[in-house]
Amino acid sequence: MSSGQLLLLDYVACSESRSADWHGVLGAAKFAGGARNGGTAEHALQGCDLPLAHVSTPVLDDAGAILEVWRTRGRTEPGSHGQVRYGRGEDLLFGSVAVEEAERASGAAADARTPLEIATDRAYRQVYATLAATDFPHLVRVWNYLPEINIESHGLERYRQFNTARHEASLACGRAIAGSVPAASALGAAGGSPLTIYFLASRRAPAFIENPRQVSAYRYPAQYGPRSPAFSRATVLGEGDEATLFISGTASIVGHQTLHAGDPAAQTRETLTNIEALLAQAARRGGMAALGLEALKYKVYVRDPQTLPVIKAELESALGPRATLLFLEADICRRDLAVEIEAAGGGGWRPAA
Ligand code: 3EB
Repeated sequence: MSSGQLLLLDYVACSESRSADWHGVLGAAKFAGGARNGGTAEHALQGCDLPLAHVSTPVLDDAGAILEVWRTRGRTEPGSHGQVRYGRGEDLLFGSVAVEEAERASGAAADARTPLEIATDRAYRQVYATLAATDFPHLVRVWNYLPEINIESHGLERYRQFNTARHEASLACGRAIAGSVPAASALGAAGGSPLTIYFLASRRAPAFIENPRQVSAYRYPAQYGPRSPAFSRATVLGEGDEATLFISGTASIVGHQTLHAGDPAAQTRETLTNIEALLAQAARRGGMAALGLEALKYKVYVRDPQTLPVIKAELESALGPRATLLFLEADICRRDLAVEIEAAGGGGWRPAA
């Protein structure tokens, strides 16, 4: 693998995936095509044993289904543990798990938890069990997709139910709920789809990065829910030229408050300011070379597809025409957020000139 990079990310159209380079692939996530392109697509990972997370948040911009492909150097091998499917290399493991929510039995329920809390608990316990069984102890990056994320049921918004169960399962498994917690994203998904989680884990601990402009999510006050979201603003894996930076889902939040409600363009600019703060902090604290915005690949979650043109225009003016940007339509974990952006990058990830 060129550039000595520990980890590489590519976004590949399903329709072009047969000619892609599958050497060193750990696993992938598939994002459904937009309405006009149909939900399903043929792709090159069909029929092989590598893990593939099926994410139901649709691709915007009239693009067809897209694969997010994670590769490492050297050989990789597939496996499974419980409902978790994984691909592992020497240093890294990619895993994926999907758990259906059960109907809650009517009448007096023996289990006081909601169906989403039970599914979240099951998913996280299996993720942690997989890490223990395979000896990749460090969770570096987690993506969480849950249907109806902003809907209230059983007296609590579903995102908050998810946070409660993630917190409880992590405590029960002896895992951190603050500080040494992975970078993460948590987004909405199509109604009726299972809770879908995919993740990257490592033999070595990453560096955990917070944003000086924001209160750490794991210290959010109780107004955002009974249990704080257990994620770091970013993580850095590896050192120097090999290092990979994972930036969590980032939004127009300063301190712990949403800024620019109702103004998607201003939210996009504030989010980029937060991402620049994380790049600076990763260079100061994460032992990695200073990267610019152009060294990152971006996934942009847009709540209302009608706002795509203004969000896209802001990003293209800040990042230039060659930036790698995948736009997805998704609900975001606060109703007043119109856009959320995650990113990953490394010194060797810059697009060819
Ligand atoms: C925020 O900054 C926006 O619950 O795992 C971003 C990334 C957000 C991850 C999570 C939530 C999560 O609070 C929301």
